[in-house]
Amino acid sequence: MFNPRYEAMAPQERRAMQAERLRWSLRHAYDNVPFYQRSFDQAGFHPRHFRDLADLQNVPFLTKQNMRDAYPYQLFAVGLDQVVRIHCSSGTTGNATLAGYTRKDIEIFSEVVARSLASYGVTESDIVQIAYGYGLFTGGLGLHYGVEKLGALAVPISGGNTDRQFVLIQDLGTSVLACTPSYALNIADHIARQQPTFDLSQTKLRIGVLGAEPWSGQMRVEIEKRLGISAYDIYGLSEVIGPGVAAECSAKSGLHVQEDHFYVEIVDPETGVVLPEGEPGEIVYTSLTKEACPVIRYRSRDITRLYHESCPCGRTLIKMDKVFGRSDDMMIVRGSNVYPSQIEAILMEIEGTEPHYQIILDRQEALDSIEILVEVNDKVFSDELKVLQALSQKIHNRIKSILSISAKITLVEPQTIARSVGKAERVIDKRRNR
Ligand code: DLL
Repeated sequence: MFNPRYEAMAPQERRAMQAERLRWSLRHAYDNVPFYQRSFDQAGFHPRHFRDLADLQNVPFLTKQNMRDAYPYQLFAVGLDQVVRIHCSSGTTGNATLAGYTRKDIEIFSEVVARSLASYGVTESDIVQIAYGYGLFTGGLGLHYGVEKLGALAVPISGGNTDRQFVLIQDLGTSVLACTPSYALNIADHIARQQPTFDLSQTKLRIGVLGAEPWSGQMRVEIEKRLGISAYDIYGLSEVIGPGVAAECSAKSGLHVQEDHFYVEIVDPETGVVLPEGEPGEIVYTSLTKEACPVIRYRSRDITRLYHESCPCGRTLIKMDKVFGRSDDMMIVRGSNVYPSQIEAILMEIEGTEPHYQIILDRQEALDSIEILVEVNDKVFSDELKVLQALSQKIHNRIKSILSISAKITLVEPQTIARSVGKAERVIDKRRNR
């Protein structure tokens, strides 16, 4: 553990610390951000009413729309002279939102990333190739500062330039690759195409630090096999801080949330009512230590589950399930609710398909339709038509029986679906433009 004092803290002690930090954070937000003062006042809540963690339920939510409306600086709780950096959310689902960091915020950001890396087994001796984008996105710089904090060697290559990624893996003896899961697969594919006989086990690569988008357990198996690594999930969101909000450990079953900095609740996405531990719903974040942009009850739209469990790694931090989608990624196809990652999990288990797919949603005569483009491997593609037909029927039936949706399956040639160097675009929703 990078910081056992906080990662393995006795739960009661941690709760007391959270309550104390929360009291500070509510006051800090109320006193310094007119938005919070208005919204707390409207809800009849004053920070002095706060006694224990349960009182947080009386505090109003902060939504993504509130953050967009506050663009650029209206949610800042300190003067810009105190702010040393900004980042933006990637804006995949609307306008960007902006987050600022004081020097202390950057320190905490680096700390949570360093903790995450240590939980995957990364040490000072590792060479970490950071293939997340550097820039306004939190991935590149976030990982970079965490790697340096841990004392490992950072290779700041950023996303893209896949030829060079391969060259550096070999030349520098890269042992850890940090990028999105879709880019990791893209790199593996690229290497297999460039040098079909190249044996990745000859390189020093051993760990993948993968996140920023949902990826199924089946995708993990595929990436681990193709790159010869052990792949770990890293989760985070720029509104809350960036990568490092939660991370897997050696148990690879659930992610530990850095609860001494972020207080988490699960609410019903429809009603906003707090759900009991273990129930799936939308995860809501409250920052406990952030100075520049405190977030109080931020509705992330990410769907997951929280639970306490004694973990073999020794951390006492609460666990969250792998995030399998955002509430806005959920597709409602003729009444059935489906997440892209559920489709991914099914595709990955079918022999002959490649882990590259795209989902196209459309509306025909007032009815939703869903088409799934699935890449098949060279061997299957050159097979007879009836083999291809049998494969697409098999995919159709499997999806129908598990997810209760009737999808049109279109098998496409290898290398047809656009490859990503960052977050993959899995769903094209043509209904939005109709
Ligand atoms: O994606 C931060 C990050 C960078 C995380 C690098 C991990 C690695 P945003 O661009 O603000 O920040 O996007 C945040 O991405 O609300 C989730 O919906 C999704 N997301 C992030 N990590 C994961 C993950 C970064 N491990 C949004 N699994 C979040 C599933 C993830 N979804």
